[in-house]
Amino acid sequence: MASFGKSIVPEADLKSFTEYLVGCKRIVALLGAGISAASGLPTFRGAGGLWRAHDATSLATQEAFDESPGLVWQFYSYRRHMALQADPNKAHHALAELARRNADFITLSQNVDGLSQRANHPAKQLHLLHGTLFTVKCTNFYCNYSEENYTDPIVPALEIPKKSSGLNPSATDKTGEEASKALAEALSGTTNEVDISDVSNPIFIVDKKDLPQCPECKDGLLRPGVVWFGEALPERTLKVVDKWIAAGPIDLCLVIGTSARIWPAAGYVHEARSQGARVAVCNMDPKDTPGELHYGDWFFQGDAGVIIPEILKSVIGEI
Ligand code: BJW
Repeated sequence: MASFGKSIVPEADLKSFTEYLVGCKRIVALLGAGISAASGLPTFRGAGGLWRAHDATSLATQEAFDESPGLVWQFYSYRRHMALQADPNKAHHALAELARRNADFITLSQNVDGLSQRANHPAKQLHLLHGTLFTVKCTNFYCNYSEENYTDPIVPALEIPKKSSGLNPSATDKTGEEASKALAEALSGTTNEVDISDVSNPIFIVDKKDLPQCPECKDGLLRPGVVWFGEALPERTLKVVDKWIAAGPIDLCLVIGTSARIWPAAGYVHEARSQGARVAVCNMDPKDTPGELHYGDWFFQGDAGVIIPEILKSVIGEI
């Protein structure tokens, strides 16, 4: 887990938040990529928002996929791989625990990395606004095929290349030292993989015929089951969330690790406010608030992986 240093939540804020939290019934959390930063996954904007020379958000588009399906699949295959290697951090676990203790708490996640699910966040209280990396669906307009898929790599052509060790056990190696080193490297897993997110490491763009193909219509390419710009969010999810919001006053809206710039997700903070919610933001960057903060809101600056378990401790205990 990456280290972001020790968080120091100002005592007065922690006290007023805790006093309010214990009386809260209906709570909604909006999550963004920053909650998974402590698990080692990059965010979209700011440092880490580049994948090779590409702005990550420019690859999350139908246009990019149409133009270069090989490149876009490499981007998503790499992110599937990284997400599977990562572990949920204390913030994911803290929110899952809050959900177990409070049936009136829901989480709206913009993240596609599967870390909330792997922290055992109760599924009924977790709404995935932007889909997940681990479903794939057919791109053929006439085919509705979709499947859950955790295979890594999803097809052999998308395997992340290994660094060449330069240690080919040879006839001149009498001691077996080279073979042991090569074996140790092979067993060390990800450490000998080429970092294909770094543009200085060349990659081959995978041919269309070697990308994931639809097993049903046998005609379309498969694509990641995520929501790209200009696409509608999952209709059923929106309906369930809208119904929950309309069901009554909301006490608290937690906004965690998101720049809150992408709509309609960012709009949920305003909807929660219109139902009476006070807002508590946790972000590394004090400029990343969902609009202006109001009197009675909280801003907790720092790593969500440290701050979230700390501010929820009075209700969920030690994580
Ligand atoms: C930490 C931290 C640590 C770092 N601890 N914090 C209204 C107005 C204007 C525009 C629109 C509008 N409505 C719709 C639009 C258009 C568009 C949009 O919002 N554009 C904006 C540029 C303005 N929206 C859409 O296109 C949406 N679709 C839509 O509206 O459809 C309408 C429709 C209806 C009917 C039919 C057809 C269409 C779809 C949006 C989909 C977004 N997709 C992506 C990619 C998903 C797949 C993938 O992962 O590849 O979702 S883009 C990307 O942004 C991804 C994220 O979920 C999303 C949000 O980013 P997030 O999570 O906030 O990340 P960052 O990087 O921005 O922020 C990280 C934060 O963490 C920072 O603040 C850091 O400081 C912080 N941080 N470390 C705590 N340790």
